[in-house]
Amino acid sequence: MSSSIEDPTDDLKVTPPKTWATGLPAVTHALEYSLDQTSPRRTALTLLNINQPQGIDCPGCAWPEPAPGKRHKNEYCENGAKHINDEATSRRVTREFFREHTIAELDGKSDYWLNQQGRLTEPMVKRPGATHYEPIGWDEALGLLADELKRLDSPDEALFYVSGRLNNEAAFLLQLLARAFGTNNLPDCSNMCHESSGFGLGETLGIGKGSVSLDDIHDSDLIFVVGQNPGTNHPRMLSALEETKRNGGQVVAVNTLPEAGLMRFKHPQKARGILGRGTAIADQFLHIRAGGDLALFQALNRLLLEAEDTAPGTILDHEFIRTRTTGFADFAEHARKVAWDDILAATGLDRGEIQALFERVLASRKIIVCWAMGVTQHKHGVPTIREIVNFLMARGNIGRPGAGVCPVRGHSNVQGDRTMGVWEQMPQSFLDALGREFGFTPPAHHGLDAVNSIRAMHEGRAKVFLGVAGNFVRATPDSELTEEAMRRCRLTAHVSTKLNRSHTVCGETALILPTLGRSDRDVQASGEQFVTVEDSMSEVHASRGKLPPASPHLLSEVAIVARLARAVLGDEPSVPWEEFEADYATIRDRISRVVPGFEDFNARVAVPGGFTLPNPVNHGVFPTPSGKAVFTCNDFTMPEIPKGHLLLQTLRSHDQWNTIWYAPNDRYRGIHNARRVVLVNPEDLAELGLADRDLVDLVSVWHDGRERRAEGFKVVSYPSSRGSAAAYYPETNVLVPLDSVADISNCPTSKGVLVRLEPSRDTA
Ligand SMILES: Nc1nc2c(c(=O)[nH]1)N[C@H]1C(S)=C(S)[C@@H](COP(=O)(O)OP(=O)(O)OC[C@H]3O[C@@H](n4cnc5c(=O)[nH]c(N)nc54)[C@H](O)[C@@H]3O)O[C@H]1N2
Ligand SMILES: Nc1nc2c(c(=O)[nH]1)N[C@H]1C(S)=C(S)[C@@H](COP(=O)(O)OP(=O)(O)OC[C@H]3O[C@@H](n4cnc5c(=O)[nH]c(N)nc54)[C@H](O)[C@@H]3O)O[C@H]1N2
Ligand code: SF4
Ligand SMILES: [Mo]
Repeated sequence: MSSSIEDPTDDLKVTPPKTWATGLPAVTHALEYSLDQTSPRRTALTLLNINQPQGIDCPGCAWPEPAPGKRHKNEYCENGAKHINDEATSRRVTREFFREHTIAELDGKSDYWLNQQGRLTEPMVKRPGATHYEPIGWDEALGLLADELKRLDSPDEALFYVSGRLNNEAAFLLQLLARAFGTNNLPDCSNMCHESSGFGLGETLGIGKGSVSLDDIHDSDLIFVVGQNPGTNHPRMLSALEETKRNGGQVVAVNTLPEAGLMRFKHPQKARGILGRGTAIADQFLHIRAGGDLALFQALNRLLLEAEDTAPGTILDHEFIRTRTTGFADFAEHARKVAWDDILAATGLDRGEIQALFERVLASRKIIVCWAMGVTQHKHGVPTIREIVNFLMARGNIGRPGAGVCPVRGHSNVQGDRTMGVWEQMPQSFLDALGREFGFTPPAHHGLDAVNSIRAMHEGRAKVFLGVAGNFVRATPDSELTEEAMRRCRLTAHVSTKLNRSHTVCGETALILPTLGRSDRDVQASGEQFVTVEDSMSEVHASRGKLPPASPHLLSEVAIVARLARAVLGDEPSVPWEEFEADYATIRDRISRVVPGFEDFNARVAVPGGFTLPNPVNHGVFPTPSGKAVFTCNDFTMPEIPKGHLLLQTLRSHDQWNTIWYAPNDRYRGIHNARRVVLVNPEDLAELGLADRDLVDLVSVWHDGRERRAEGFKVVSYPSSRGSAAAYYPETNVLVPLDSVADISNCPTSKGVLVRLEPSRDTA
């Protein structure tokens, strides 16, 4: 997998989808990519330190590490290794690079090309009307941004976007800056990711986070993996599931695609994994229709209630229901009414498969449901999660060992950023604590999320955009409209490690503010610093960069935010920004006084492995208005797919990290050397009069009269469930209408885009 600086040529090869994940090829692929980016010495340094107790937290996904004593010498996966070495690359983007290329020319390059140019090295500015970025000093750059912010008619004309890579300390300072400036406009990548989980769990359990630990996963009797592709996106989750199975537990996979990692797993760090056949992961695979998960859990709930009727007192956990919950009677009445015809139509499963699944449920005392984007990014993502909670609560599978809810988070610190207050709707209790600590009154009215931020920019209601980490313009839906929106801003600024599309699609004035990555050593006035992160299971721990920084001109994210805050707000004795920059422990002291669960933060995070935030749910305490967990009634619903159409999901390939792809391959699905492919079930292809390898355009069907078209995709006949299709993000973001969002959470419906396949206009 050699990664040249130029784009690889498009030359689609298809091999049968793999029925296993990882093992030796995975290790080899990771090393090839790493050695291509940087020296063996830097590769060794990153890999020896990644996920070690005194080391660098993997900048990849949010899957937790085992306790320090139980960690492997190599506690990382193929994608973590690729990912950290993409950051540790020896390639550099210099001022000469920006002199050579106009911004228009850069905008014509692929996401791959932009990323492959290497690490950003100094601040750059595009002045109004300019064709090129030019160098600018830090003071001038931050001064310019501060002046534009101060010129706004209202603080609500500013947007502060955060991506889940950002560490806790910088995230805390950024939300403080935004609120002290006067706005709650803190859109984040979570708005497009697990937002439905936050709402679904918040409403029912009172806390929008998962309730299980890694030990619970290992100890569970039955684990559901719903709408998630761990072999690619959370590879070390497979080691955990392997352990579940060794302990006698079972795993069921619910997916529209038969993903390799769900079928069979070879542990790459063990001789058995490299050489042997590996462990079959899924005991049952439910090849569900897109958006059918709500119906599946409704079916299980109906079956539970009927089984209780037949053998009263043996199926449901009456004690839990009576003492800990409300709403059971209404739920039970509602759940009995769901019709089998509807269930079978929505899921595409047969009665026997659902019955077999139900038998496993009955045989299991401890059940965990894990899910990711295949659930959250649907119109009815929130009701689906509420129904999952109903299912678990009916048998008391919340808050006891080996049981619970497990929304598997994406970015390494996406959960931590939320805990630190990066949310446009933080509760008043948090705002009050923040205001008390720093002596000001934070604005109470809610801010804008990602989708509403785009609307505001498009309509001229937001004029200055600051993105800290991430690639807003590529991650968001409706690419053409979003690009128009960004270009209408007076100023766009991005704190970034690598070049991306958000630097080429920019406002009248634009700033690139290059920063240290996780792997870079961070030295400030008081000495070497570390930062902290929170994983998907609420474990908070330190991360220490080990490599010499990519350039002497980089500032840390904390330093950039602190200096910007001083330029915007002036020096205020109540907020010692300079001290925060000099010594991050002083930020943690403040966090410990503002954010619940962080008492004595500095001392507790000094312990190798850090500490786990308390989850009240695990103590039988539900912080809902009634103090009890809430059963809900969720109306049956399923996506409507008119004849001649397909429901498109936009998903990740194996060789990509969100908006950035590392190679045009998706090894486990058997796709090589191409990304403009659309995977469609052979029977659907026959009905549509299409054949394998036909060249088509994907045309989005939406009611606002705007044409949304993605051109030149090769059709690949693939076991995608009937009526659905799959193609890679971000190339297909152009198809996701801005107004097509999940009910309640406003999360773009990236897994439910109604499309038509037309013979391609693209004659290339
Ligand atoms: N290597 C790598 N790792 C990553 C990322 C990355 O880009 N690359 N991104 C990170 C981030 S931010 C996130 S949020 C996570 C995302 O992790 P995932 O959620 O695993 O990511 P997706 O590729 O979006 O895959 C969605 C999965 O849901 C399935 N699916 C789609 N629709 C449905 C449905 O209606 N029902 C069911 N049951 N299944 C469905 C798809 O077939 C696919 O397996 O990964 C994180 N980890
Ligand atoms: N169609 C469709 N759209 C989606 C999704 C989907 O499944 N389908 N998934 C959604 C999801 S789940 C998510 S989370 C979002 C992701 O959205 P984002 O988080 O905004 O996107 P990323 O691609 O992760 O951002 C990559 C950029 O982050 C910068 N970066 C990397 N490391 C660092 C660092 O340490 N510090 C700083 N300051 N910058 C850094 C680099 O410059 C890099 O170019 O996309 C969403 N969009
Ligand atoms: S599973 Fe996630 S956190 Fe762990 S090494 Fe892989 S990418 Fe990194
Ligand atoms: Mo995500």
